[in-house]
Amino acid sequence: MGVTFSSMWGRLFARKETKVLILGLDNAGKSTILYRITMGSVVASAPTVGSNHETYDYKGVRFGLIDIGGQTSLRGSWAQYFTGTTAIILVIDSSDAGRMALAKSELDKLVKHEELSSALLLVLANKQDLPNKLTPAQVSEGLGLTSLREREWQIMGCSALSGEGLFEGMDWLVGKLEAR
Ligand SMILES: Nc1nc2c(ncn2[C@@H]2O[C@H](COP(=O)(O)OP(=O)(O)OP(=O)(O)O)[C@@H](O)[C@H]2O)c(=O)[nH]1
Ligand SMILES: [Mg+2]
Repeated sequence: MGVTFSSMWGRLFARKETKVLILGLDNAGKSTILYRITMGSVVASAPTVGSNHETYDYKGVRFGLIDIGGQTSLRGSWAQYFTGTTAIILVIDSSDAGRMALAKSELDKLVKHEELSSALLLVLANKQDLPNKLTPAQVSEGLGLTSLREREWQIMGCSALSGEGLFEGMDWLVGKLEAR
């Protein structure tokens, strides 16, 4: 307990941010998730043009969370943010089965990118509150997660509106960071 406590504070005071990119198609719920986590509430937001940056201290880790716009015209600029990335949170709209193949093609590009080769991958199957949603297992299948090689990944169902599942995802990240 004492060791955990002091290492927690040691990391906090070191003030080094763990860089996490929040990526995914437009309308997936990235910005809603960012503000649900950091502000604890649902903030109405317009489609993101550019990016939103928030620093967030959680369980001894100082996260630098960067939420980037997911519209088609903006996806080409994601790579500008890749340097020094520790983890990717890939947000999926679980009610958008029609664009799962497109989401998979974006994921395939991410995992091939050299600068992200050691990045942790947390997939959030968002909008689980909607009746017509795919389950996390179905989203996992649609994205082909089980065929990812040499990648530490996890998928969680969540709802940015209720907050359900978001902190389980953050806990997975913290656990993986502690093990590194
Ligand atoms: N029902 C439901 N709606 C959600 C959820 N999360 C986000 N939304 C809604 O989905 C819409 C898009 O959310 P954003 O957070 O702006 O999406 P984004 O991924 O940041 O989109 P871009 O900035 O364009 O890339 C908004 O109307 C949100 O209220 C959720 O968990 N459940
Ligand atoms: Mg946004």
